[in-house]
Amino acid sequence: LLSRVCNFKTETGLIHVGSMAVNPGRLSLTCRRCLSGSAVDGPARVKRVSIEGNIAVGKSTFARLLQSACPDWEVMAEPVSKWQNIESGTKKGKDDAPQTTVSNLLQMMYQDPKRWSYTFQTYSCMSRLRTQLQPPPARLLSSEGTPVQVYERSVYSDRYIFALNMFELDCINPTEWTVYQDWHSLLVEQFGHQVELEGIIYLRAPPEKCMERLVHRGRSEEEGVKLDYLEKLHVQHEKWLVEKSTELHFEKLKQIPVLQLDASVEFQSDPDVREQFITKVTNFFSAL
Ligand code: UDP
Ligand code: D5M
Ligand code: MG
Repeated sequence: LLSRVCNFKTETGLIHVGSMAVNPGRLSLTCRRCLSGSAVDGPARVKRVSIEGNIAVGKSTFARLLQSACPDWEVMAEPVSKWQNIESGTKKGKDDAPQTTVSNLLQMMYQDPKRWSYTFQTYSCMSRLRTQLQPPPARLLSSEGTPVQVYERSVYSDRYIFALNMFELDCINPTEWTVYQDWHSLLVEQFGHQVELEGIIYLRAPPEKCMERLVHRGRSEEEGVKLDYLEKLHVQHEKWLVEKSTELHFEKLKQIPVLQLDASVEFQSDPDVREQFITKVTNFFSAL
């Protein structure tokens, strides 16, 4: 009995038909598409957690650390290179040959934020949605421990950090903001528990530390990023994840546990700090 059909009513009232993966260790069934455990055999759900934090605080570095720390954890990196290389068009050239152009939407947004912020938000949200909808690898589905899929940022930081900030900075106009919120809510509600998170890890550091790391990293698109911008993003993170004063539109998100880590300490090269982080993360995942 290697596979079965998942055919039960979901919370949204839809009948979901998809293949089921058998977890022999736990004698339970997990639907590969909706990730829900079968009602008869008990839940075997892979937990989903996002890493949130300011630009250059160290999310990717931390994500690599998690990936190498435990085989039960699968890390999905932020698709920055996709935003930097968008192949488009087949406009005919002079010789009638199809032309392909490659554009760097990240650069376009930083160079002309009023023109490109809304476009950037549509693309980044779409790519995050795609990432969050990907099924976990088989290794996680058959794990005996605490399998966790970890994302670098999420569709929620897109809206409650970046898009909101762009709106407050007047780089997204009120009409664009209304349209954005409308489709964002629709998508998140429609995909329901497929895009829900069970926890958030907030890497927290003063904007000055992020600036130092941003300069050290030297990503060319970010050359014009000022401390003031990182300060605004820091305030958005604090409002959402610490003060909890950001107006949220999804019930589950309001209750979500947040693990705060002080990322201002040097964790990349300090094995003791790395170990402390891993211990805190392990305990956090176990309690979700
Ligand atoms: N970095 C560092 N010490 C740390 C963590 C990160 O010097 O403890 C550096 C890292 O090598 C990189 C920069 O900070 O040059 C930004 O890190 P990352 O790309 O991981 O940040 P993200 O933008 O993903 O949060
Ligand atoms: O984030 C990668 C880069 O992409 C960084 O310059 C911030 C930018 N970014 C990421 N998501 C968004 C949204 N939604 N709007 C605007 N800018 C965004 P890093 O923190 O370096 O991993
Ligand atoms: Mg990163």
